[in-house]
Amino acid sequence: HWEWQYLDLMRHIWEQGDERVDRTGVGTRSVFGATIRFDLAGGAMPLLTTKRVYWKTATRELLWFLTGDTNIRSLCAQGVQIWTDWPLDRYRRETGESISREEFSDRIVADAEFAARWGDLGPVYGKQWVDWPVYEAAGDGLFRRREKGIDQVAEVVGSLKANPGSRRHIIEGWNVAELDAMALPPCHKTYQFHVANGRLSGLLYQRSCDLGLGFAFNMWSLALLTRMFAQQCNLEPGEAVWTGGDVHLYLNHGALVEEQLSRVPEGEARLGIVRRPETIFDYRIEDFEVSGYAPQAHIAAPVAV
Ligand code: UFP
Repeated sequence: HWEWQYLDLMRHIWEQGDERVDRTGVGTRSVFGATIRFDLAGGAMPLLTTKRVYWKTATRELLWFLTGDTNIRSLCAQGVQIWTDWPLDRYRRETGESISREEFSDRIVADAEFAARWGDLGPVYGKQWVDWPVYEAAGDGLFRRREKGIDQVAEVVGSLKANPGSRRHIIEGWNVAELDAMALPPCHKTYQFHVANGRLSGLLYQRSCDLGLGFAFNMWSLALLTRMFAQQCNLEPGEAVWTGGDVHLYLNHGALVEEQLSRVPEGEARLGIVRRPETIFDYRIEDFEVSGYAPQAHIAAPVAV
């Protein structure tokens, strides 16, 4: 079962990872450099079975990236709170108000002006993926930001169709000049696609991975994005290849690690895409149907912000 790659990596890091102080102050054990591969043939998807993974939440996030939106408002409106803690933290810091997360999220949804003021994450994934800024000479040594940036997603669809053998099918989130303005510099920073024998594979380079919480989402989204590109380009799904830089377990995830390592992976989820949307930007949550997913119980663990 593919999931042993994940569980083995988890055990290895917990038992032998280097203990380090990290940005969040929680502390981690970590290894540097790891790869997990998954064969997408036949519709199979890398959904962890040793705990329940909320794939719809991850899917809503991915669809939100593709709209280019960087405000949490539409996520909050769908009940997706995975990005809420960053704006919430800032709000509390800057106003001194002790608002609950639920209250904050409700206000973001109810009040467009409030959302515009407090809900934006800066130029994170969505912005870089579909509107990477371009500067043009405006004379006198001045540069002007072009109104429309580069749509890397559309370009990759184009290059996969026009030139499948290319080694340059890349979507990059790491815009060095804009990192300071982002709530969180991209973790899943580089996607590369590869065509061989009519099959499309996707590779993700993730610079930093919270193996206990983040990975399950990141692996799902990589596979989903690969499936969507494959469908748009009339290719069969190939492999999803995940590569992590700093792959870590937070020291307060001991209970999760112990519980998950006591479980045995079983079964395999499959993804059906019920229609073929016009473009890569036209997918909706209802287009995705997962079958055969009978995971073991969800395991909760604290998120390090
Ligand atoms: N993280 C993930 N996956 C993500 C994401 C964040 O694992 O998609 F957005 C984790 C990795 C790390 C933290 O534990 O969030 C980011 O912290 P840093 O920027 O210091 O690496």
